[in-house]
Amino acid sequence: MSINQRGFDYAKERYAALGVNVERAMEALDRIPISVHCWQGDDVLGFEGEESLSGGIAATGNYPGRARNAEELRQDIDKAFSLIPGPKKLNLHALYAETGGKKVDRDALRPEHFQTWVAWAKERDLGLDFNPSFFSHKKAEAGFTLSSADEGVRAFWIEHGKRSREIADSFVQALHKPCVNNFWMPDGYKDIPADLSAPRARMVESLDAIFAEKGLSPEVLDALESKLFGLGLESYTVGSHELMYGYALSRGKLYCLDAGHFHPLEYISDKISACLQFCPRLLLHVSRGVRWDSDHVIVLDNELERIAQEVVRGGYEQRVAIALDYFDASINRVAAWVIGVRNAKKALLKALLEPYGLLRQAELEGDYSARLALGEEFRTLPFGEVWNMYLERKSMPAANWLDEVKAYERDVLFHR
Ligand code: RNT
Ligand code: ZN
Repeated sequence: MSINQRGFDYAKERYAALGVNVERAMEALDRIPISVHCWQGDDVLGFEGEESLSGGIAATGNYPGRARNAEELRQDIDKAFSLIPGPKKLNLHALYAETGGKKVDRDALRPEHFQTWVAWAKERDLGLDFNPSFFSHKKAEAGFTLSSADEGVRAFWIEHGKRSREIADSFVQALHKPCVNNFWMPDGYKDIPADLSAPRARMVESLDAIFAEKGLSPEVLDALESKLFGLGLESYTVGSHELMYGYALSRGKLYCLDAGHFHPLEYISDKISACLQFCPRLLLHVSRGVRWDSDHVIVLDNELERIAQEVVRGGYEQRVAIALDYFDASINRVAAWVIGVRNAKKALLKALLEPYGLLRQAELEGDYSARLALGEEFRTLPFGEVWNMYLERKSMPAANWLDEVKAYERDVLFHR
């Protein structure tokens, strides 16, 4: 009998004793797709020829092997996906259009510029998500896009927003899977603003103009992402939590909670159940801020576990779309994907294996000692053994997956 099998049989028994069926947990894990961000592969640079990133975000480090074009990026994603079990989607940004060497500005992007991505996704039976890109562009340099006081600038970005929805719609038509189309605008001021209101009013008006376009598939799921502050935009962010949440709520859109976009002691795990009392659906940007919104690779830490618990305990799997949003240029980028996506899945599996009923029962009985004691016991249940069996059944390597990435690094990445 294999080590995996022995470990798994033991885990199965331990969980069964607590009323948890491990097979059902693994089946449930297979119904939760993770949307993997393409931008980890090239430090959010895209294919427009930009060499630097703007909008108040930053990827630091210069580990060799960055994907320099779409071919390389797809090759790297394929490598990463070959080491990540279970359902996935690919999350694209408008920056990743393929225009055949022609300059096509953001307001002129069309579905045809994503045709190779669509063909790639179709071959792999993957869904695609999308993001209009309101940064790293001349017309965003002044710090404002949809909320700009300059009418021409605003019109340009409104058109970009409209085109992004057309592209998202084309993904749905071609792939027959929903497409989350996420709007994040970095708009804001470095220093103390005089008028906090007018940019917000303009932002709302611009978004309304974008969403006025009807006739799209209902599977195009527009989302609005809020943020506390960006680098160089420390004093004021137009798309704050209140603005974006209010907008999403009043317009029937998804609200996007990014784990790095709140005060350091505010956790999105606490916000999920609150928002879902009013907002039909949420998008999560699972990320890890270290001291600021640094977008570190997600690790299996307390907050990641709590985010997964909230989704699972609440039975919110259908109402919460899970996407990852981090970018680290200081380590192997393929490894960064594998580590982060596997961690998201591990957290979900652990949540699915949790004997939640026992915790809730203790709570309802007012027995908070038992709630705390049980919760702490459950942390060390042998979920790793179930994870290993899950990997084995998907014919994926367990801990030694890194050997494959190292070989890929040697054979491919270091030759770039
Ligand atoms: C920035 C936002 C946004 C971006 C990506 C690239 O703070 O989190 O989601 O990270 O769209
Ligand atoms: Zn984000």
